[in-house]
Amino acid sequence: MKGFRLLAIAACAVSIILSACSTPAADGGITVKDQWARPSALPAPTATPKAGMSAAMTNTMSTSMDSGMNGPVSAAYMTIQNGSSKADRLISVVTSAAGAAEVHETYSQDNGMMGMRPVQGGLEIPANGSVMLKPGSYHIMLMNLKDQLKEGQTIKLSLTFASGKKIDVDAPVKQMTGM
Ligand SMILES: [Cu+2]
Repeated sequence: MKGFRLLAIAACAVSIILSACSTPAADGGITVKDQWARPSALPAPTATPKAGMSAAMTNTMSTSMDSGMNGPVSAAYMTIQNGSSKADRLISVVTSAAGAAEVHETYSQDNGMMGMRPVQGGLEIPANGSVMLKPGSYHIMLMNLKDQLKEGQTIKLSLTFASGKKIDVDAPVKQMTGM
């Protein structure tokens, strides 16, 4: 144990020389960096019920719009690195800023438009690999926002992984740059 600690300190010292020792959001093999959230916005207009739709479809549409995507939404992004030799999964995210947070992926719908949906079974972070959550790709959807998110604010996110690891990060709210 003592040897492992010394090794960890030595590894950290080396990484200070190479770049900066990683953020305090490190826990075991998982590290989170470059986290940020975008200012809140109204959700993109959703399709309105059309003539010919069944009552159930119309009902489903209004239900899904009412639960979650109603009102301002935002998204959080980050890079999640896994330094261990075992894959892990991001299975849940909690933030006091939003009533609900989900890990989403974007995909091409049948009509050619981009859609998004929850990642089933959690987002896999491969062994000795990393996953970048970024606009147009994986993201943490923030729904039922308690307040509008504005540039300059910081929100706290608690990430839980399948391994049982929990990582808390502070994500600054800012406009996307260089995307
Ligand atoms: Cu989303």
